[in-house]
Amino acid sequence: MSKPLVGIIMGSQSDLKVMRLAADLLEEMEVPYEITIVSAHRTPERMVEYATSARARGLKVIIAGAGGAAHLPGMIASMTSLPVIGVPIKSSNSIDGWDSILSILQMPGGVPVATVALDGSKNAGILAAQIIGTSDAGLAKRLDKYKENLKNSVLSTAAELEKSGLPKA
Ligand code: RP5
Repeated sequence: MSKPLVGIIMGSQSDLKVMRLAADLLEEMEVPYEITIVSAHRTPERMVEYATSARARGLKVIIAGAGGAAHLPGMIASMTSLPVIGVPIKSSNSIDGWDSILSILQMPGGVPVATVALDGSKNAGILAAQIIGTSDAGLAKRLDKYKENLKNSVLSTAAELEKSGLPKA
Protein backbone atom coordinates (compact mmCIF):
# COMPACT_ATOMS: atom_id res chain seq x y z
CA MET A 1 0.00 0.00 0.00
CA SER A 2 1.46 3.39 -1.00
CA LYS A 3 2.05 6.15 1.51
CA PRO A 4 -1.12 8.12 2.30
CA LEU A 5 -1.45 11.45 0.50
CA VAL A 6 -4.75 12.47 2.09
CA GLY A 7 -5.51 12.43 5.81
CA ILE A 8 -9.16 12.01 6.75
CA ILE A 9 -9.92 12.91 10.35
CA MET A 10 -13.13 13.38 12.30
CA GLY A 11 -14.10 14.49 15.78
CA SER A 12 -15.92 11.33 16.80
CA GLN A 13 -16.71 7.81 15.70
CA SER A 14 -20.28 9.07 15.27
CA ASP A 15 -19.01 11.12 12.28
CA LEU A 16 -17.84 7.99 10.46
CA LYS A 17 -21.13 7.30 8.67
CA VAL A 18 -20.69 10.64 6.88
CA MET A 19 -16.89 10.70 6.57
CA ARG A 20 -16.61 7.24 5.02
CA LEU A 21 -18.00 8.69 1.77
CA ALA A 22 -14.77 10.70 1.37
CA ALA A 23 -12.77 7.51 1.85
CA ASP A 24 -14.96 5.61 -0.65
CA LEU A 25 -14.34 8.32 -3.25
CA LEU A 26 -10.58 8.30 -2.70
CA GLU A 27 -10.56 4.53 -3.05
CA GLU A 28 -12.49 4.80 -6.31
CA MET A 29 -9.93 7.34 -7.57
CA GLU A 30 -7.01 5.22 -6.31
CA VAL A 31 -5.70 7.94 -4.01
CA PRO A 32 -3.92 6.53 -0.93
CA TYR A 33 -5.37 7.89 2.31
CA GLU A 34 -5.36 7.36 6.06
CA ILE A 35 -8.41 7.73 8.28
CA THR A 36 -8.72 8.23 12.03
CA ILE A 37 -10.44 10.05 14.89
CA VAL A 38 -8.93 13.25 16.30
CA SER A 39 -11.06 15.34 18.62
CA ALA A 40 -10.31 19.04 19.09
CA HIS A 41 -12.02 19.04 22.48
CA ARG A 42 -11.43 15.53 23.84
CA THR A 43 -7.90 14.90 22.50
CA PRO A 44 -6.37 18.37 21.95
CA GLU A 45 -2.75 17.15 22.24
CA ARG A 46 -3.41 14.49 19.58
CA MET A 47 -4.85 17.21 17.34
CA VAL A 48 -1.66 19.30 17.67
CA GLU A 49 0.51 16.25 16.97
CA TYR A 50 -1.55 15.32 13.91
CA ALA A 51 -1.47 18.80 12.40
CA THR A 52 2.18 19.52 13.08
CA SER A 53 3.43 16.15 11.78
CA ALA A 54 1.15 15.92 8.72
CA ARG A 55 3.45 17.47 6.10
CA ALA A 56 6.55 15.58 7.28
CA ARG A 57 4.57 12.32 7.11
CA GLY A 58 3.90 12.97 3.42
CA LEU A 59 0.28 14.13 3.50
CA LYS A 60 -0.71 16.68 0.83
CA VAL A 61 -4.28 17.44 1.90
CA ILE A 62 -6.29 17.03 5.10
CA ILE A 63 -10.03 16.44 5.18
CA ALA A 64 -11.46 17.21 8.63
CA GLY A 65 -15.08 16.61 9.62
CA ALA A 66 -16.84 17.68 12.78
CA GLY A 67 -20.29 18.59 14.08
CA GLY A 68 -21.80 21.08 16.52
CA ALA A 69 -19.06 23.35 17.92
CA ALA A 70 -16.92 22.14 15.03
CA HIS A 71 -13.46 23.47 15.85
CA LEU A 72 -11.36 20.63 14.42
CA PRO A 73 -10.91 21.81 10.79
CA GLY A 74 -10.05 25.39 11.77
CA MET A 75 -7.65 24.37 14.51
CA ILE A 76 -5.89 21.93 12.16
CA ALA A 77 -5.65 24.70 9.55
CA SER A 78 -4.10 27.00 12.16
CA MET A 79 -1.15 24.60 12.59
CA THR A 80 -0.30 23.49 9.05
CA SER A 81 0.14 25.07 5.63
CA LEU A 82 -1.36 22.00 3.94
CA PRO A 83 -4.77 22.64 2.38
CA VAL A 84 -7.56 21.71 4.80
CA ILE A 85 -11.03 20.75 3.58
CA GLY A 86 -13.72 21.05 6.25
CA VAL A 87 -16.84 18.88 6.35
CA PRO A 88 -19.62 20.23 8.56
CA ILE A 89 -21.60 17.35 10.03
CA LYS A 90 -25.17 17.36 11.32
CA SER A 91 -24.40 15.52 14.53
CA SER A 92 -26.27 14.62 17.72
CA ASN A 93 -25.13 17.91 19.31
CA SER A 94 -26.02 20.05 16.27
CA ILE A 95 -29.00 22.37 16.55
CA ASP A 96 -29.85 22.17 12.87
CA GLY A 97 -26.47 21.88 11.12
CA TRP A 98 -25.93 25.61 10.72
CA ASP A 99 -23.84 25.56 13.89
CA SER A 100 -21.43 23.08 12.26
CA ILE A 101 -21.40 24.95 8.95
CA LEU A 102 -20.68 28.35 10.44
CA SER A 103 -18.06 27.02 12.89
CA ILE A 104 -16.08 25.67 9.92
CA LEU A 105 -16.88 28.30 7.29
CA GLN A 106 -16.36 31.57 9.13
CA MET A 107 -12.60 31.41 9.52
CA PRO A 108 -10.58 34.56 10.17
CA GLY A 109 -8.43 36.07 7.44
CA GLY A 110 -5.18 34.17 6.88
CA VAL A 111 -6.44 30.75 7.95
CA PRO A 112 -8.66 29.28 5.22
CA VAL A 113 -10.68 26.09 5.44
CA ALA A 114 -12.26 24.96 2.14
CA THR A 115 -15.72 24.19 3.46
CA VAL A 116 -18.03 21.78 1.63
CA ALA A 117 -21.79 21.34 2.10
CA LEU A 118 -23.39 19.92 5.25
CA ASP A 119 -22.52 16.21 5.35
CA GLY A 120 -20.75 16.77 2.01
CA SER A 121 -17.82 14.47 2.57
CA LYS A 122 -18.06 12.95 -0.91
CA ASN A 123 -17.28 16.37 -2.38
CA ALA A 124 -14.43 16.72 0.11
CA GLY A 125 -13.00 13.48 -1.31
CA ILE A 126 -13.39 14.77 -4.88
CA LEU A 127 -11.79 18.11 -4.03
CA ALA A 128 -8.86 16.40 -2.29
CA ALA A 129 -8.37 14.16 -5.34
CA GLN A 130 -8.51 17.21 -7.61
CA ILE A 131 -5.80 18.93 -5.55
CA ILE A 132 -3.58 15.83 -5.81
CA GLY A 133 -4.56 15.55 -9.49
CA THR A 134 -2.95 18.93 -10.30
CA SER A 135 0.38 17.06 -10.35
CA ASP A 136 -0.75 13.54 -11.27
CA ALA A 137 -1.85 13.07 -14.89
CA GLY A 138 -3.29 9.57 -14.33
CA LEU A 139 -5.46 10.78 -11.49
CA ALA A 140 -6.58 13.83 -13.52
CA LYS A 141 -7.72 11.39 -16.24
CA ARG A 142 -9.72 9.35 -13.72
CA LEU A 143 -11.35 12.55 -12.44
CA ASP A 144 -12.25 13.62 -15.99
CA LYS A 145 -13.82 10.19 -16.52
CA TYR A 146 -15.76 10.57 -13.25
CA LYS A 147 -17.22 13.88 -14.48
CA GLU A 148 -17.97 12.37 -17.89
CA ASN A 149 -19.93 9.59 -16.15
CA LEU A 150 -21.91 12.18 -14.16
CA LYS A 151 -22.85 13.92 -17.41
CA ASN A 152 -23.80 10.68 -19.16
CA SER A 153 -25.93 9.59 -16.22
CA VAL A 154 -27.95 12.85 -16.35
CA LEU A 155 -28.28 12.65 -20.15
CA SER A 156 -29.54 9.05 -20.11
CA THR A 157 -32.04 9.84 -17.31
CA ALA A 158 -33.25 12.87 -19.25
CA ALA A 159 -33.60 10.83 -22.46
CA GLU A 160 -35.57 8.15 -20.59
CA LEU A 161 -37.91 10.78 -19.07
CA GLU A 162 -38.47 12.45 -22.43
CA LYS A 163 -39.25 9.07 -24.06
CA SER A 164 -41.48 7.52 -21.39
CA GLY A 165 -42.98 10.58 -19.70
CA LEU A 166 -43.66 10.81 -15.96
CA PRO A 167 -43.19 7.55 -14.05
CA LYS A 168 -46.37 6.37 -12.21
CA ALA A 169 -46.53 7.83 -8.67
C1 RP5 B 1 -18.06 16.73 17.58
O1 RP5 B 1 -19.15 16.44 18.38
C2 RP5 B 1 -17.85 15.50 16.75
O2 RP5 B 1 -17.24 15.83 15.54
C3 RP5 B 1 -19.26 14.99 16.54
O3 RP5 B 1 -19.81 15.45 15.30
C4 RP5 B 1 -20.04 15.62 17.67
C5 RP5 B 1 -20.70 14.61 18.58
O4 RP5 B 1 -19.75 13.69 19.06
P1 RP5 B 1 -20.23 12.44 19.92
O5 RP5 B 1 -20.85 12.98 21.17
O6 RP5 B 1 -21.21 11.69 19.06
O7 RP5 B 1 -18.97 11.64 20.19
O8 RP5 B 1 -16.91 17.02 18.30
